[in-house]
Amino acid sequence: MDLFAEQDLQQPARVERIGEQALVLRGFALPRVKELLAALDCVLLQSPLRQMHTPGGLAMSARLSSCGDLGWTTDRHGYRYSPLDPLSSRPWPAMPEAFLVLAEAAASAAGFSGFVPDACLINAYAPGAKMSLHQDKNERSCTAPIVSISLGLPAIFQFGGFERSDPTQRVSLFHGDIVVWGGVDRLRFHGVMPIKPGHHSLLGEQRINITLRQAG
Ligand code: MD3
Ligand code: FE
Repeated sequence: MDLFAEQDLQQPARVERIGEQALVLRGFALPRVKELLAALDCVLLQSPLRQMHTPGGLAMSARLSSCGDLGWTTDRHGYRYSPLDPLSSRPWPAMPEAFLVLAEAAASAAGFSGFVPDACLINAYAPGAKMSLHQDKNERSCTAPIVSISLGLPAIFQFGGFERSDPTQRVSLFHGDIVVWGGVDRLRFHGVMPIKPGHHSLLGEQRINITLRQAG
């Protein structure tokens, strides 16, 4: 019997509010990590993590992939959602049921009912990789929240304002944490500080972030 898994399932989520409509659900994904990682492996066999370039030609330090009806890509033509993986010219892998179920539960717990994401972006960070301050503006629906699942090495997340130069608060995100961003907080600038070297027992020397979105 897996007593620890049972114990996790009974832990109430520790909720931290970091914005008017932005909540960190500490450890919310922990009871489902095994299923998430199995589903993730399956997705990444079909659409592997790869380096992408910004429209300005800079290589992103995180490696990316996607699943679901729409995947996020960037190249010299710009940022966009596309139904096809540019590596294979085939549809992105199907959104795993485990992602959908967990994202809906997290969105509900944060007060957003009926969340049905059609896009899932996967970011993999090796030590030193980061994500510069940016806004997520490519999603058609701005009323749906974004649900993000952190796995592996911890990160220091930067949560800013509506101008790039606004002050940022720093929030540590750990393996199993889920963040739900909605409403007034959806267009805030945000980023990830360079990941510190370390080893995670399940993920090794990396951090994986899975974001679920309603993009179409
Ligand atoms: C706050 N990813 O993929 S996830 C991204 O940890 C992205 O990989 C980061 O920013 C990561 O676009 C942060 C959390 C996140 C996602 C979307 C947001 C925070 C957000 C949209 C608005 C405000
Ligand atoms: Fe973002």
